[in-house]
Formats: sequence, structure tokens, C-alpha cells
Amino acid sequence: MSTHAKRIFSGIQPTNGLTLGNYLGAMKRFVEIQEQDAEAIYCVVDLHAITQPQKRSDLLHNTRELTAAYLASGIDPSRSILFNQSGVAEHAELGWILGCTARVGWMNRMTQFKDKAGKNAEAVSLGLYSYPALMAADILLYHATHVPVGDDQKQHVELTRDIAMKFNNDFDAKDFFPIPEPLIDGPAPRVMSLRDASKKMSKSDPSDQSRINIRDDADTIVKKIKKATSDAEPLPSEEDGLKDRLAAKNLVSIYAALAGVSKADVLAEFGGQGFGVFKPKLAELAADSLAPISTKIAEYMDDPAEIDRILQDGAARARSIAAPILDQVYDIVGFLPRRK
Ligand code: AQP
Repeated sequence: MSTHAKRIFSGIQPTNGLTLGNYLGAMKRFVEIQEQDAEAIYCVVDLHAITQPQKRSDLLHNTRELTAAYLASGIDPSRSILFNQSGVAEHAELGWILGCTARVGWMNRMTQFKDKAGKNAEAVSLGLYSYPALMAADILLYHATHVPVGDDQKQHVELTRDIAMKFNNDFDAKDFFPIPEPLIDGPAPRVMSLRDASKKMSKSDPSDQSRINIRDDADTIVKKIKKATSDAEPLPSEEDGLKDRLAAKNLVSIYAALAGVSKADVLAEFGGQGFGVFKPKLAELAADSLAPISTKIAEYMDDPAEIDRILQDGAARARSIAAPILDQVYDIVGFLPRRK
């Protein structure tokens, strides 16, 4: 184990470009964590992306663009390990083994599968159903201690904990897999849709108006925020006043997360003002925060060979941690030693 107090693992799927939800719930937090006393491992989870149909050219593009977004947001590949999941075959190997530890009843309780499969559950891929076992493997393969995620992934991290405990118990392996903690912090752990504040903002929502994409230009951001669902009341001065106002709470949370302040701070500034005042301020803040990231993503995308080099280098470093842990798993399970 490294000399750091914590080992962090998290990942993002290379599907459809990043939303403001992914940025505030995950990416911005990853950058903050990089500044702390932690060894951070960040992944472009391309194996997860193919749980739903992907065009070859889109997957290649989205893998590079998400890597560019990590770099543009401030992930420094000399301090954090940044790699693509398919570049380290140990993920798939441990995913199979942990799929044999996880129980079907546990998978049946995963709300994200129900949301994503909808009425079509018989026709979606088996991978979409078993994906949480692969996610457990992603985390446990590095003996990660902490997993920064948005609120929607909390149930999957809890499942990872259950899988780790069952594996340790079934194989009499004491505390071989550490039991990882979810890190769900910040003022916007669940950014909601701009059109329906009861639904999370998502890359795969059919309506582009429901989300802000990290690469949207300033005009688009201003238009989307102007049209975002709100209500006719002025903003309250205290957080309690947001309790039954989902859309207002969402917009205030987004402002707070972008500005790096608390919701209470935002309300201290805008309490008593209507959305006619607040929305333009929010739009300006969002556009100003995302524009430099967008510009840097475009610059990184001009040199795809360099992106591929960074991922390959990251994969080699990730494998140097993962391979000895998987060697031990083989021994614990009773497989013959892995070929070197
Ligand atoms: N709306 C959100 N608010 C806060 N955090 C969010 N995350 C996702 N949506 C929000 C966090 O972003 C990280 C990466 O998510 P992912 O791409 O692996 O998959 P997801 O959770 O399924 O995200 P999407 O945007 O909804 O993608 P699609 O539409 O492709 O399924 C995770 O930490 C997640 O919590």
C-alpha cells in the first residue's frame, strides 16, 4: 500500500460528453481531492459504456474527449493515475470473479438498472444488469479506501461494500478487501434536470434542454438557464425555504457548487430576489466557469496521440497496482498462479 492515508478510485463513462451534473458531482470533486493527501486513481470506464449500444467512432471519440475533460478540469496525470478501463485487463477478470460473489437478489434491488432499463428490461444487455459487479471490481482491484461519486452512485458503492465483505468472509480472507467509503460531498451531489427537477440531470436524457453540457457555448448556456423550470416566488433567505421548491433548490445548488460556496451563502446574497435577477447571474457564472474548460478540451483534442499516450502511461501505472492484488485473489480463490 502507498504512503498516503487514502487511496481514491472513481470513474466516468465515456458516453455523450459530460454534463454539468457529472462535472459538479464528480469531476470538480476529483480535482479538489487531488490537492489532498490521497493517492488518486481516475478512470475512463469504457467497459461500462458498452453496456448500452455504442458506435465504434463515438466510443473512440468520447474516450478521448472525456480524457481531455479530465485534463482540462485540472487532473494532473503526473499526480493522479488517469487511464481507460479496457487498458487494464484485470478489471474484467476481477469483475467475473466478483460477479460470482454478488447475489442476483442484490442486483435486483439496483434502482439505476430499473431506471435505465425501464419497461425494456428483457431486451437490455446482460452487462447493464451485472455492471455493479464490474464497478465493485474497479474499486476493489486497487484496494481503494474512498470513492468520490455523485449521489446516484451511492447504492452501487454500498453494493461494493457488501461484495467485499462477502468475498472476505466466503474465502476466509479476513480483511483482504478494505471496505470502501463513498465520498458524496459538496453542495450539488445530485444535479437535477433543468426541465424536470424531480429527475437527475443525465447525459442520456433525450432532451438537450434538460442539461448543460460541459462544452455548451455561452449563448446556449444562457438560453438553457433562462428556460429552466423555476417558480414565481422570490428566493428565500434561509435554506429551509427551499424544502418544497425542487427547481429553485436545484438552481441554488448549482450556483453554490460553481462558486465554491454554500447554499446558505447564495441565499444570503440573493434571498428576496426573483429568478429574473438570479437566472442571468447563474448563467454568467456557469458560462464563465465552463468556457476555459471547453477551450482546453478543444486544445487537447487537437493532439489525440498525446491523449492516447497519457492513457497508456496511466494504464501501465494502474496495472502495477492491480496485478499483484489480482495475483492474491487468484491464490485466495484457488486458481493456479497467473501467467507473468
Ligand atoms: N446529475 C448528477 N449530479 C451529480 N453527479 C452526477 N453524476 C452523474 N450524474 C450526476 C456522477 O457523475 C459520475 C459519472 O457518471 P457516469 O457517467 O459514470 O454515469 P451516470 O451516473 O449514469 O451519469 P449520467 O450522466 O446519467 O450518464 P448516462 O445518462 O450515460 O447514464 C458519477 O460519480 C455520478 O454519480
